[in-house]
Amino acid sequence: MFETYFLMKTNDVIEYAKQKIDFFENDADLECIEIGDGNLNYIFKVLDRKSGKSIVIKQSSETARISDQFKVSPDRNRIEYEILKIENDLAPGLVPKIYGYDPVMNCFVMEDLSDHVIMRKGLLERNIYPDFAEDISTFMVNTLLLTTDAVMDHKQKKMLVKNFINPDCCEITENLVYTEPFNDIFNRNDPFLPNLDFIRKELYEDEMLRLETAKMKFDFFQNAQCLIHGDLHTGSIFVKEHSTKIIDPEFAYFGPAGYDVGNVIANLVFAWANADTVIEDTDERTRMTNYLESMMQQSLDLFIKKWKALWESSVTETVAKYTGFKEWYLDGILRDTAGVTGLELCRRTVGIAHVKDLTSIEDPVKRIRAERVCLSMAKRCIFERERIRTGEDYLELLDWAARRHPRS
Ligand code: SR1
Ligand code: MG
Repeated sequence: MFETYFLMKTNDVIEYAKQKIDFFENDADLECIEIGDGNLNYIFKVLDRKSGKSIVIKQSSETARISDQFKVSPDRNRIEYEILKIENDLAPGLVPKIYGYDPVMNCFVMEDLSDHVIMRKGLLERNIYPDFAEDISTFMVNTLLLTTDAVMDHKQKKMLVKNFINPDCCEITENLVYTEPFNDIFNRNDPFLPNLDFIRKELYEDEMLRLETAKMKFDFFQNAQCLIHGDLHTGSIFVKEHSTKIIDPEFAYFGPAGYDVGNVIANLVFAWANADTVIEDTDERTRMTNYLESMMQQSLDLFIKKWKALWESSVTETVAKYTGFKEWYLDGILRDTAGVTGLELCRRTVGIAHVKDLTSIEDPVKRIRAERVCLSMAKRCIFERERIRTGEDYLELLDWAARRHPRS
């Protein structure tokens, strides 16, 4: 058994843990549940009822869990495992510990983070995580800056670029993020129908917007700037009150740094749109929206501050030390950040891969409003990406979008 790949069920996983993993005692009393709710993979928690010890096993298949339409090489499992090792070195304590990888079964074993909660869920339950901006800015600065040509030995970087070529996952992003929200070319968008006229007018029929998305798509194709996570939304982050763990880097490749930063901001905007639209009690709504605004602002402003500091202490490339280069380089990342914030806001609203922040809003009038806030802000992020640079800039745009579509 386990000499040839097959997609495991919970009973197989228990057997796999006994035969293949040196973690549990011989007399362990194992139970297994499938806990994944993502779009691609299967995630199993294995618990020894006797000792209370547990691990997580993540297995990938040859298609995406969300739909057989997406053929995705199981090699993404290797990429995820190797990236987690690298991220553990670059940003210690901010990713789960990993225990092993199996290239036959396309699965890897990692720390069980059941004492944490997926951030998107936690935010929808109106919990707050005070350390989030501090942690996510450290994670992004360390993983992004330290893998650029400004810091990393260029030959070593090229070897990593080669090792983390990720064509299937990149193709998903190229289609779902950069193309389909603006033309529905494969007819697989999933817009909320009461918002369809708005979406047609604001996205599908806006030629100037399409042009800007094309420019950004070519940046995603061409800019092997640094090792990005590639899917850094609040569903890829585990949190508890004073802990943040970034998971799921299977979309990682060498791409534009702003892709990660923009994803973080956009997904805080989704949480904000939900909170501002749904919470009836004024004090509670203010508590939550204030928290989310401060996380948006601090995540970006701390990113900028830490980037500048780490640049000074870590840059090795001679020409990157020329006067003005640091500012020019960071400016480009902040431009990409704004553009990607807009793209992510659009694609999660109208595309196939939604976010619960919007889909869980039961009242159609409220969902229409929350979606329009996101889409209106998104367009300005894309069109004004040469100008938007600080946390405050994003808060102003959010305020503008919320006023444009007042709460009912
Ligand atoms: C077919 S995969 C759809 C989405 O799920 C992943 O989490 C990525 O965000 C991808 O775009
Ligand atoms: Mg994922």
